[in-house]
Amino acid sequence: MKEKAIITAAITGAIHTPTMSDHLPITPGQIADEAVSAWEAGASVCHIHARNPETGAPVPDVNIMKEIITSIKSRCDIVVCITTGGGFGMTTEQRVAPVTLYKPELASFNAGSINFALFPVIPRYKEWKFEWEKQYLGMTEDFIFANTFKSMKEYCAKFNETGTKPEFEVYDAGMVNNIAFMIQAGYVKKPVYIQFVMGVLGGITPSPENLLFLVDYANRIIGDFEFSVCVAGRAQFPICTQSLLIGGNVRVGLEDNLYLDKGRMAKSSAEQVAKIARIAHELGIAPATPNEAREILHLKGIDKVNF
Ligand code: KMH
Ligand code: ZN
Repeated sequence: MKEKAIITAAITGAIHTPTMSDHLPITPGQIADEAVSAWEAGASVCHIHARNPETGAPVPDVNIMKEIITSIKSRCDIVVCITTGGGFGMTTEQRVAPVTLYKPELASFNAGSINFALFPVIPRYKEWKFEWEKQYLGMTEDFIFANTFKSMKEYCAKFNETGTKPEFEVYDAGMVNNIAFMIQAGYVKKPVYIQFVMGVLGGITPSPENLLFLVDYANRIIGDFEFSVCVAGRAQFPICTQSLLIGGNVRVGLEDNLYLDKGRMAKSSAEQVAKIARIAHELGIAPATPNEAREILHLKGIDKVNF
């Protein structure tokens, strides 16, 4: 087990929609405030998506992204991890634009293509706050989240140019192999940072066996890597706890799970950060500070970002 673990807070994402929770941050101010609260609660990394402040729809708007990340950086030293997954329907160019412009220390890098499906949740909701929500979720029945080898090669080139560390999002076992290929091809250097994403329909389901398998598989074909785990839905805390027990880091936040306990909605990502920090403390693991996270992940430093 580790002595220190990185807690990432994924603040708003592009999966949940405003109807699903009154607590989902939408405006740049709300998103930045929630990231700072998560830092106060023990998060050393925040994962950031931008939304339209009026409707809450995920947007590829670099100005909104800038407003969020500059506000966070003016108030705390948390590592800002910008999404390049973006939202459904965004182009690969739109998704990577904030990395090119703002040169963050860390950004997500989706390590392959999947059917990324949210449509089964639609019948749970009778009324929608905004018109776009049902259509956005519905279109995922016919959606491939495309991350081809060509686009991944281009993303690696951009990340190398900006000195941004990729956080490889791995939704299924084959993506570990994709990362091994990119290392072998010289697109990216070891040690890599992998986020095992479990529970997205189209990807691997969350279970202790599956997490052990993914970590073992990555050990066998990559060997030198740091990992974290994020889980969509109610298995978030159990599987994140397992990650802590087997030497991994954790990601929580309203991007992945809207609940704190069974039947109790989380009022903020910070509440979830505080809960996993408590669990970590009980296991004898301290939440890494942002500077400790920078060391663990070999990041270039906050003074080298462009925002
Ligand atoms: N939304 C998660 C399932 C990204 O932003 O690039 C994974 C994620 C990907 O956070
Ligand atoms: Zn994300």
